[in-house]
Amino acid sequence: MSSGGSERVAGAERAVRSATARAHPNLALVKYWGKRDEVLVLPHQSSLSLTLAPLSVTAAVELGVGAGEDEVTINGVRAIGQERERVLRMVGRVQAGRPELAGAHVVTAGDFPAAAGLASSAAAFAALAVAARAAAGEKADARAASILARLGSGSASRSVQGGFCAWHRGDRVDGKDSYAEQLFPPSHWPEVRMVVAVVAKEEKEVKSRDGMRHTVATSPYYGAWVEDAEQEVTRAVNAVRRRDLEELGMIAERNAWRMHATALAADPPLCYLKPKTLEVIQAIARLRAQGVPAWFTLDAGPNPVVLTDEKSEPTVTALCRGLGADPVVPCSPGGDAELVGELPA
Ligand code: 2P0
Repeated sequence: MSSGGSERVAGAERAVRSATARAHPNLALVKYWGKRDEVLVLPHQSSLSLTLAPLSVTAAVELGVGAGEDEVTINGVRAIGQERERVLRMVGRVQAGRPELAGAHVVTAGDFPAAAGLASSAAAFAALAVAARAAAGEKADARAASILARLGSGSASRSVQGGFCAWHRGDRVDGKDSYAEQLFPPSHWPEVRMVVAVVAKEEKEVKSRDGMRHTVATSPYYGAWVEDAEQEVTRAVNAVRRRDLEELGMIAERNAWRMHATALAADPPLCYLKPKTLEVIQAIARLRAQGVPAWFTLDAGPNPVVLTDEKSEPTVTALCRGLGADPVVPCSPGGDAELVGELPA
């Protein structure tokens, strides 16, 4: 909820405006891997994702606290350095040209641990974008919020809305046509499940941002990856439209392998897989051979995520646990980012 207060500062009336929003993380079925513009976070390719419940991040933003008074707190820890700058640069977009909004207090809090194996940055920047726009008095606008979220983290553009979202790469140099939009709401296919199987908890050695930059610069396979991306999104969207889990699963697996192939071909090579990752992937293939609908995908890390349906989710979850994955987190299609009253206690 947007609220306002005011105080007298150096003879001028300055309003403190605040808003709080909550967003879910998302997982890409057709991946984004590589930027054509590092500053505006413009991708080389479109991507398609599913927003995941019940996990969420809540972000509270106060604007107009006074120039030089910026503070960013992430999961109870005061942010410093690049992490802080990334948040403030994004929030700065809604403050630009409005001196009455100078200075920001930002607090974000996730309801899932980093050990859940899903990056919380997508949900955090989506929640932050929605909250910052509301605090600045901007009308709710999913496209504008997606563009703002994108400036914090590319994948965050896809967490502003729920269900299946496509992030259109766009062609413009200013990024105004590079945003995500919902193609199908959660109600289109409520039986879909994604099971996150955490096989390694340590922080990955190469962050996505650095990994994709290195891949774009040095992988001879990168051109082929980009060339097929738009058609791959179209094929996946058609599979979602038909609720064809087998077709979508096959595309998701193929796409994950291809993303990792581009990274493996970088110089020096970039390998995010661990022995346990392959163990889960092979067990999923065996399960499928027994007639259970289950396909894996893999982000820039070692933790497989298994696409399946409501009926088979317990089987998949038990299989991953049996292989030693911990935690194993079953997720369902999640909804839109939304304004909420306040941060959770
Ligand atoms: C994706 N990933 O489409 C791909 C697949 C990881 C592998 O988006 O540099 O944290 O902030 O835009 O969004 C992770 O990258 O990177 C990611 P930045 P982000 O979900």
